[in-house]
Amino acid sequence: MALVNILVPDIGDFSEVGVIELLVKVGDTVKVEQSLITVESDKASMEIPSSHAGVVKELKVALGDKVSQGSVIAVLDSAEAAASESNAAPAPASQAPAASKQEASAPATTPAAAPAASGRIEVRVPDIGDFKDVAVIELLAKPGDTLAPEQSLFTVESDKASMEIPSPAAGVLKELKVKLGDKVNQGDLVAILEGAASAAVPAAAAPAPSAAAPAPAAAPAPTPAPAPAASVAAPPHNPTVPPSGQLPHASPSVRQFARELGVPLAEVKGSGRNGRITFEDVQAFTRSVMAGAVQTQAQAAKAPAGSGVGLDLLPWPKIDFTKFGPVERKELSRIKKISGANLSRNWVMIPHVTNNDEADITELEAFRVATNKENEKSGVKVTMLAFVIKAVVAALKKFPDFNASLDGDALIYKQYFHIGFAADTPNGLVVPVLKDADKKGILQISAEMGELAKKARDGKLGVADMQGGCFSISSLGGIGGTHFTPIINAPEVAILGLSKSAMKPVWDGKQFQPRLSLPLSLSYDHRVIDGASAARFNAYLAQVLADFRRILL
Ligand code: CAO
Repeated sequence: MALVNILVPDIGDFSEVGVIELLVKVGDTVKVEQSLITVESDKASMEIPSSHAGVVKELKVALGDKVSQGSVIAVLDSAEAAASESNAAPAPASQAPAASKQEASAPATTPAAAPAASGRIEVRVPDIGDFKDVAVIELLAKPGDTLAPEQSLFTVESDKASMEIPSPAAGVLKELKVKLGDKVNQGDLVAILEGAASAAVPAAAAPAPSAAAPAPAAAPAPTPAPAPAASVAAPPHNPTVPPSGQLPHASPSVRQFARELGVPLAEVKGSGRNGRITFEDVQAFTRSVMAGAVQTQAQAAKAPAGSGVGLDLLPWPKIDFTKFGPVERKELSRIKKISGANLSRNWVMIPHVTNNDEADITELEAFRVATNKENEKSGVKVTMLAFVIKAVVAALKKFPDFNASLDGDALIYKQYFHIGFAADTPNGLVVPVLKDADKKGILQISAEMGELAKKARDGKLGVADMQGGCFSISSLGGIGGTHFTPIINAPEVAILGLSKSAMKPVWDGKQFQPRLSLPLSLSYDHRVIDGASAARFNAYLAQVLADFRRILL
């Protein structure tokens, strides 16, 4: 075995390019041609392969380092190198088929442009070195767009590198002659531009080459880091799998966009071909994070903003369950992913306490049954939940802290009474909100609840149906259980859990009476509500449910 320095091979005009991904670590055994790092300029990214097989002894680059041809990437312990006694081995010709010096000095991504007298400019694929039949994977401009010189028109990709093909001049894009999935080669006519007066700078500097000799070799390089293409040889590759198996599949401009926003690309799901991450995916991810619907892994692992407390959570256990028996993998539904992120945040950020009580609903249940009989023909069924909503409104009026939300160091007291209720749907939990419950009677509440629950089950709830809640109720009464701990639906400060009512013997001072008892589980945010208030709220709720006339008081 001998130590061998692995160098950055001839990567054409790439120089001082940033290391954006480390694909191996010290101790890894690598094969010849295995990618070690990914580098990226503003227009192209490429993986740098190993020139030798061996064990990585040292990594000489870190994320963010700038490298150029000849920079040492890693030190390998290599049997092969020992055999050949070769130390500072540059990449073999097959993997770094250096463009000739002349080619290397040519602006590889500067497309050949042929301005016609009318200002019409034909844009052809420039010298892209060894790239052959490379696929168009992203369109970055459309007809009618006004383009600046060097603005990218589309992205092409081989298995080891992707690059953007820029416009050679300023102008209006008249025609894009490629579509997604097309294969292009050097010299192909890919677009027609209507050039602006001073537009065709590269073309003016270098007369329009023919399709057979498309690269304007003598033209000055307009950007510091054009394509690496000429230096990259492409071993067979399964195009459905990202090259490294870990590297998020995205074009350099999408990567740059993600970096500017601080978006962790590895957490973004790509909607493009072969799972490729597009601009829209990065935008949608950012929107979800801003709306609180999704947390980045970094956010999830951190304490609430401003708390100054790191939770320092252990990573989630990663277990190969197939070692223990057969398994089936199923993706979580969209609702489960969204509600899961919300529930986790609420559970971790809110100091929950649950106060358990019971309400004697014997008379109320008799009234409910009678009401349903009277209204049999109306099609509206009244359940206990409708009465509880009305009783909760009375309790919220009496204890306004429960109808508040924390806003930094202040409390926002709401003067409206919108009550959310958890609804079980085939796809997961949703919380539709019944608006202005204080202004509605039991029958109207029951009818609206029925409509919202149906919409929930049919997956037809709109955003407005789920917004504006002041307090939530989670009723498992139709299912079972005695008590449970509901999780507060932030930024609300309390939630009521209902379990199944049951007949219980209650001592009336002389004897036991059979009474129908409804379990009430009130979880509250202890930052806003203290235990005594919660006990009072729950006791008052029980009183109202035991004698509904109290609502009139
Ligand atoms: N005790 C005993 N029986 C009860 C009860 C209670 N507390 N609450 C309801 N019931 C009865 C109803 O009277 C009804 O009986 P009948 O079929 O004999 O008329 C039956 O249980 C079913 O009621 P329901 O569920 O259709 O109606 P609801 O108004 O009580 O609840 C809704 C509506 C949408 C909240 C409910 O269907 C639901 O989805 N519950 C699950 C909520 C949930 O998942 N919470 C957990 C959130 S945390 O993970």
